[in-house]
Amino acid sequence: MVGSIMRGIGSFYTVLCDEDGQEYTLRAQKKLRHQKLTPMVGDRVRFTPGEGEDNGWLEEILPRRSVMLRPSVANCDMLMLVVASVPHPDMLLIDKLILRASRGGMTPAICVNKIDLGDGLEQSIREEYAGTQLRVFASSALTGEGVQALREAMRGKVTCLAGQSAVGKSSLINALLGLQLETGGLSRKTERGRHTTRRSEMMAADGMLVLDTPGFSLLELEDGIEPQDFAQLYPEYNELAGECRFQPCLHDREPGCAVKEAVAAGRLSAVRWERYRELLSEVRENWKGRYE
Ligand SMILES: Nc1nc2c(ncn2[C@@H]2O[C@H](COP(=O)(O)OP(=O)(O)O)[C@@H](O)[C@H]2O)c(=O)[nH]1
Ligand SMILES: [Mg+2]
Ligand SMILES: [Zn+2]
Repeated sequence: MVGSIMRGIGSFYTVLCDEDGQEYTLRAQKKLRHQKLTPMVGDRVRFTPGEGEDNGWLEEILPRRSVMLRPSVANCDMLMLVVASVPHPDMLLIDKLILRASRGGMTPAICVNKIDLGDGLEQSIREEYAGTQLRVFASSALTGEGVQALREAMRGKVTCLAGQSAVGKSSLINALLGLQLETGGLSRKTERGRHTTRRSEMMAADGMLVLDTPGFSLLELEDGIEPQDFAQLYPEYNELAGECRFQPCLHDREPGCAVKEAVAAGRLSAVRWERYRELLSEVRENWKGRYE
């Protein structure tokens, strides 16, 4: 039978079967372990169900459409990056996740959650990402505002929600799918880890497959991106690249750079460009040290 891995705990995997819509508990065949193939949430797999109380066996991982590590998920169509005014958004982390999505074969999008708190975050995010082709959604898991628009964008797709802890990823999934996943407040020292999502998990309802992932606050850039390839991951810069004096241009300190001019004129976001330059210097360092 064929199905999708919904979650994995220890060496057991729960698979939702395409044919009968049932969940099966499986262990990975030795040969998968020998091939060093680690099953990921979202993987499409071929399996043999168990008899009675026995677990079944995961036989084969089908080719992956998209892959991302940290959070570790396979076959997602869309990476929905959730931000909120509380906790304070780490936009460098968001930009790194956007790059990771693009390189991993997923369409990135941003959802500004907690709009019931009423502040200017949605507006500033829209301005920062104007020209990037990224869709920006706005929602409140609390009041339900904007949830229907998200649902429409997510129907028929596999969507992974990612972002910092406590932005409301689990709350949004509850609102989207009518579930009751545990959610948590901002972790205080004494209650760190309570009610927070510990591992990635996929849920199916209403024609949507949605992955909840644990929040995290640190993310390394992947090694081995060539600076020029990195620059091309910014669609709003690609549009202007032809007008830069130097070819190719990394849009950093080059004289006559059209991107720098557009930033100075307020046509492109200055804060996103600052983050770009910070990431670019990291990419350059990694690239220089790639043979070490
Ligand atoms: N005001 C407000 N609070 C929210 C909203 N969504 C989530 N929260 C709260 O934010 C906290 C963290 O939510 P949770 O879903 O666990 O965040 P996660 O760590 O990203 O999964 C909880 O106390 C939620 O009740 C929202 O839209 N508005
Ligand atoms: Mg959560
Ligand atoms: Zn340039």
